[in-house]
Amino acid sequence: MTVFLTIVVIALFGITLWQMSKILKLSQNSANNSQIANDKDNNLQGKLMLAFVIFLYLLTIYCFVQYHTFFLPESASEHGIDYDQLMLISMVLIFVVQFITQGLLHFFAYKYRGKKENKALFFADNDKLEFIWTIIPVIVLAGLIIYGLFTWTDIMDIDEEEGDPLIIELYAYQFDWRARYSGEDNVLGKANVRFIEGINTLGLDVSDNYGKDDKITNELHLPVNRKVIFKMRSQDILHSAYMPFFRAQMNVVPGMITEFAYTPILTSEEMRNSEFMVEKVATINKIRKEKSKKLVAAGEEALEEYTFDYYLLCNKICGVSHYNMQMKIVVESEEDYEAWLKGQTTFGEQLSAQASN
Ligand SMILES: [Cu+2]
Repeated sequence: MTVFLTIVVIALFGITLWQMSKILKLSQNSANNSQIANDKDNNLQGKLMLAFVIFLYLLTIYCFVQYHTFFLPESASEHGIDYDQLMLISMVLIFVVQFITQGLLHFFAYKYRGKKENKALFFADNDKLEFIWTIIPVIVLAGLIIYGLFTWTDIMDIDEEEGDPLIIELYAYQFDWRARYSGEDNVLGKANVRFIEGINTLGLDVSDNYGKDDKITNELHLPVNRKVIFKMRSQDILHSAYMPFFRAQMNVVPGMITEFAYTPILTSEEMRNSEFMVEKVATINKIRKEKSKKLVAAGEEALEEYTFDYYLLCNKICGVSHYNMQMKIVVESEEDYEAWLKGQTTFGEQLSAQASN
């Protein structure tokens, strides 16, 4: 309390001094400090305008050169290709237009900066000009929006009948993920967080026979080139299932089931061996090696060699361990996937194992 009061007193004393200095300044002011801009002010402001836009352009170029390695590689999902195309067209268009208009705006502010002998031209309106600069953005924006809407409906259209999709539940809780495979029948058993008890950590309804063959895993394995429908459920608060390599993100909301579907087209192995990833992993391991040297010198353990894997991440800040809320995704051949799934126990088996204990 004493510390707090001392800080308040010092702060108030500081403010008093600052206010007093302001009053002093005001009282010294004479008539030569006019509020009306003169040629010197206008010159300065005009040049600053030009300098600002040049700075912006340089900053943009610097960011591209410095950070282009953070861009994602080619999409590992089918819809991601359309998504990337939409993104690219939109960004290039925005970028080119803004590059030209910002340049002109700032250049004109510099070129026509105030000069004592200059008089502004009174220009009321020009219907033709206004028509042109209204109709062009209308057409371009309408085109972009319609294109975006078509892409959106394509991506978000989840048809369970079409193409024998795999049904998997993604279950989020503070701070981890579980995947639930729907088993032989490809139907997920009913579940509700109210049924959570003992080993039934996902709250499956034990009276629902569809749930007996469900398999709960802590890794997400997906067969390549088969459509997967994710049904997402949250135990506690809002999470977000984020799979950047598959261009997929969907909020996971308590009390409801959200859905997203995609078809993986590149296996983990294929992504690992892609030119982009080989180069990226080499860079990461170079940095790790450097860090390890320091760690070892300080008597600590060296960092492990990094190998690439897909991950499902949480993209909603959901609490203290949010940063570590992730689940490995393995995209593999149909045979490898089947073999892995066979090795997982069903919910029914888990229940009987518990009963026999
Ligand atoms: Cu989360």
